[in-house]
Amino acid sequence: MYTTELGKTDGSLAQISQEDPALVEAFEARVAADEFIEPKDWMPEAYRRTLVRQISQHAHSEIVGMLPEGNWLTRAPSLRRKAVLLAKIQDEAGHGLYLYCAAETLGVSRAEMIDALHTGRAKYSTIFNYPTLTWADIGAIGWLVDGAAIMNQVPLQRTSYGPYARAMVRVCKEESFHQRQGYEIMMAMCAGTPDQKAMAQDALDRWWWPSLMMFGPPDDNSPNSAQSMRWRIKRDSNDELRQKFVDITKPQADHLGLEIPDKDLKWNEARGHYDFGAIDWEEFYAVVRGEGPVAKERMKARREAWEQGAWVRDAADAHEAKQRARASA
Ligand code: BYC
Repeated sequence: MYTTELGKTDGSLAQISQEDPALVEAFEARVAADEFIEPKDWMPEAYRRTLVRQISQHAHSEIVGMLPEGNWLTRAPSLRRKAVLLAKIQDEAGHGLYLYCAAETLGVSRAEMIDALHTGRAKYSTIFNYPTLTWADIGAIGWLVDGAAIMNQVPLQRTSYGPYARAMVRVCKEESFHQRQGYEIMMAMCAGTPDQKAMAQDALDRWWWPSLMMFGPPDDNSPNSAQSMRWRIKRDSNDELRQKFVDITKPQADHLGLEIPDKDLKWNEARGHYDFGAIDWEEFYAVVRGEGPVAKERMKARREAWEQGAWVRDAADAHEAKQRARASA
């Protein structure tokens, strides 16, 4: 999601070679035995940095991910839809908080992580740089974006770093509810008027390819994958998860009576999977570089929220200082 200074893994091999080989060997044996690594355990510096990079960008994605959906809170078509959407967006805030806490256990502060996001050193998932134009987009996000997120996050419940794995357990339960609420919106729209069904198809047309990009670059062009798989931070490759997502989602689209916008999508009996068309990787890298359709708007909203919330953080600090003074008096 981003080239983050916090998580730079450049020189990681050089760093490892300077580390005590006995410690490295013991660490690798624990990982290979599927033991969790905990915050106070010794770990290679490159492992720590990789985790800070991935967990902090994951946290930023959850928080920035609140914005496209927040856009529809005041225009939800009924009170029920509004209450459900509000609950979902609040869940995303919670996910961001668990993840920032997990990253903090690796010795990086919340302020450093937020600063990296706001100064463009750390970015967030490409998917949140696309606009939500109609109510059907809220259905498509739940169905496709949360669906893709679950596919990626279920294996992360077994990632090698304990605090990250445990955070993922609750996140996955909530994402599963999010996926269903999105699919239910799509079902309602597809069973509605022809105009409503057309809106659902239009949303699928716009969100399909960006959802496939969420899984990251193809395996043969994924610089972090080999090491992350060896350290069992990642359990499945980008392409494996993308394929699983396509295989599960195509029958769901059929059930809705919607057409996935890919003329090359077809069942391959020999492989036992769907084949699908070429992803526009130039678009993906442009969005990663911060050139997504609403990238500037997203970062402006985050910076303003941070600045406008300063008084809340100051008040919390003042309250804590008062409590501490009272306790020591
Ligand atoms: N967007 O070597 P690779 C949610 C970057 S929130 C932007 O394969 P890695 C939700 C990648 O960072 C879901 N950048 O990397 C919230 C790397 O650059 P750096 C968020 C991307 O880390 C609210 C470079 O490309 N989920 O679901 O091994 C409402 C090369 O890639 C993206 C997570 O964060 C992208 N899509 O694998 C609704 C899951 N893909 O950092 C829903 C946790 C790749 O070296 N993260 N890049 O400069 C992961 O599982 C992994 O980090 C990834 C990438 C699979 C995403």
